[in-house]
Amino acid sequence: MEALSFEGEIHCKTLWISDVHLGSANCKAEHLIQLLDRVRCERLYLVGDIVDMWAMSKRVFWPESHNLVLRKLLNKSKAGVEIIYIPGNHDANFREFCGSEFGHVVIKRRHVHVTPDGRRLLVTHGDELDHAVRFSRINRLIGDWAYDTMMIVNRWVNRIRDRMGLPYWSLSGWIKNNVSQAEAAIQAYQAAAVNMVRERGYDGIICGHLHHPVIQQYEDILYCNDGDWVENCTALLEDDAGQLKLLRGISSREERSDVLFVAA
Ligand SMILES: [Mn+2]
Repeated sequence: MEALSFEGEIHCKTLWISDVHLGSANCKAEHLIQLLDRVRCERLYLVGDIVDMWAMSKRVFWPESHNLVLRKLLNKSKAGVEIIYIPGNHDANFREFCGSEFGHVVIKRRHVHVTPDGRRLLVTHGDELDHAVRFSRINRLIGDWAYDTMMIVNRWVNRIRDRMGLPYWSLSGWIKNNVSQAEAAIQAYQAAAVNMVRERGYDGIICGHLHHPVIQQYEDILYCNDGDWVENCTALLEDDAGQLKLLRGISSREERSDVLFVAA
């Protein structure tokens, strides 16, 4: 894993982020702000669940850092970065604006991204693939109530670990990687994604939704998931040579601001 320095700019052609969940207490806005401050890109895809309308319908949580994320995105747009916003299921309210354009921000249901070597990749949030996974299973992965409860427990565990000087530990990461049912659900989801884009004649898919960052080649089809900013703090980027990479923001201690971005 190649680590980037704490300082300086991160240059790329294209950046994909999704599942930020602004408006939810689980959103790691400070980490995302650090990425947005450092990254210089020509095009930025917001691949859904940027604002969590579901969480806000229960309880409004909107600290200044969440405003700052929106402001930084708008500043990029004003500076000429082309932003393509693809609403997800948690911000589905914005889907009615699909086809509209606000300054440099285009709102679309999905988009075909063409890489420098000519591969056509479908960019979509990915909730349309939920049917491939039994509801109870997907619910266990990304479901509302169970997930929220798990994240509260996780926050407390990590607050204690932080006081003890121990590094951040991801409960849902552990569960997702150790529970075979969850693994099976992820595999079923990825297989459905691959089948869908193969049938439609694309070379691959870039999605979010699952909060499971990965770049994986399935024979002729490339599957990329850009992860999330609730837990993994990951972004997908296309470097100047046209290569796709995952970037992960890690912090040894949750409260500390020295987030290091590594190519994962
Ligand atoms: Mn989603």
